[in-house]
Amino acid sequence: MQFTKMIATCATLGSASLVVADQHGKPALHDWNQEVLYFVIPDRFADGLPNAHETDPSKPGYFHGGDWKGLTNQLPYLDELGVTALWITPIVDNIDGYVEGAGFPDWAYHGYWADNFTALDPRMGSEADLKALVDQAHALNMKVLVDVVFNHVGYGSDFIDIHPDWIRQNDDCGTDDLTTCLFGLPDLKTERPDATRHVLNAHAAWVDRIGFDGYRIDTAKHVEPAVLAQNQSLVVDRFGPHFLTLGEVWGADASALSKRYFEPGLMTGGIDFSFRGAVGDWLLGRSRTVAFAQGYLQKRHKHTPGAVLAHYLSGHDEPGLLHELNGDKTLFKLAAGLQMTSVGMPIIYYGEEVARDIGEWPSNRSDMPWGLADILPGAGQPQDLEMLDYYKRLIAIRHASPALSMGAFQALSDDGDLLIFARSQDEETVIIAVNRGVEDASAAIPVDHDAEWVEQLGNHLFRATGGVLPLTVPAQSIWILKPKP
Ligand SMILES: [Ca+2]
Repeated sequence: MQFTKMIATCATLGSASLVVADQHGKPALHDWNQEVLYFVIPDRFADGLPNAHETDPSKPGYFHGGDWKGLTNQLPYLDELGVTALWITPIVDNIDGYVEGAGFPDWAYHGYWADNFTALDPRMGSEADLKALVDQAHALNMKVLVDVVFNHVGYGSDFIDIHPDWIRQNDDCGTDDLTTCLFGLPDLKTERPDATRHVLNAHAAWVDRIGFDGYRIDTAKHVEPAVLAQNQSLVVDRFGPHFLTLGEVWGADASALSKRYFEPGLMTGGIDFSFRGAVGDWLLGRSRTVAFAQGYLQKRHKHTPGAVLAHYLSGHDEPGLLHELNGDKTLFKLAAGLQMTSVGMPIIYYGEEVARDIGEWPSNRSDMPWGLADILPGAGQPQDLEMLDYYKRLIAIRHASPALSMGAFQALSDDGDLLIFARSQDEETVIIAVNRGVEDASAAIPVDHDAEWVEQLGNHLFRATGGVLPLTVPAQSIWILKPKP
């Protein structure tokens, strides 16, 4: 099935954007915007090495026992969901102890508090376990992004004693983005070439050994653009042009990323921090449909051509959108539908697909719910299997139509509560209709030629006559329509 999908993709892309094989010998990488990325904190996902280290899932800041092997065991689940790329939190050795600033003991279960960039965190498994994760993902045609931190090390890290000249902390911390000690973390002096070289080379060495397909670059706005450029040049030389560098520029949208990060060639992708809020505001009636369609969705298409824009509904630093929608799953399904029909690479935060309760921090990092399956630490925690089925159908629809990942946007109707837009590329057009209101809503859509249209989620047929496709969309529903072949 994956193979068929790639052939179809190649046919529509044309040869210009294809590379036959990269230096790892993996199959051709098509445009990253066509991937569906799944973001995992391995400690909170699945335990594959019971009793490997001390754990306590009842404590929000402690290790819960998930690891790379447990994640590897669940790759078939992710493959069945339709995921084609994974993002895992940092792999390097993290500090042993905990901090108390949060009001509870908080440990480095997430990997963002490095102790040593040249060793792996033994609590997540061995190098063989990590290699097996990436190899088995590749066998399923799934790519893997590793999270890398250039900006800081962990609280009280051994790194500070080994390289005291490379660290800024306490009274030395600055007040601008580059020299601030974010959350009080010891800031790496990335203005120093020796410090930067050490960190960039250490991360790249893991790509050499493990075979990752790209980076998710943590705290990218807190390091010098020159450092990002240096990294970009390093990874392109070493791993090829398709190696993704997906930056976390906190708060940035398509426009900010394009102006400050994509055009100068600092990174090839960025996380779009605006999508979750814009979608939530529209669904809750806080913004007008015309503004959401033409002032927001359409403008996202103006990002730098070829750059990868990654949009999410939930993440590890914010409450999930389902939570922001007051738990309203009907509205959340509209949000997921908009995410899967919008330009860019959608990010699913683990468990979102089964309606995990992704609340305020730290509950946004709760365990993956596994329902009846005997998978620790989230065994017995409820899964919404209807939501899971909905996600599978949405993702399959996205994979079947490259126009949804990369095609042009055209608003077709944006009055009242009903939004209708088209995504088109080459010969393919997909029409998306979303009614956020509590009453049915209608519109007559002009179409090029009379044809039957098939609604992809419910398999209903609609006929256009006289150059018009009449649609009456039920309250709080989404339709995705394609011409009948
Ligand atoms: Ca910094």
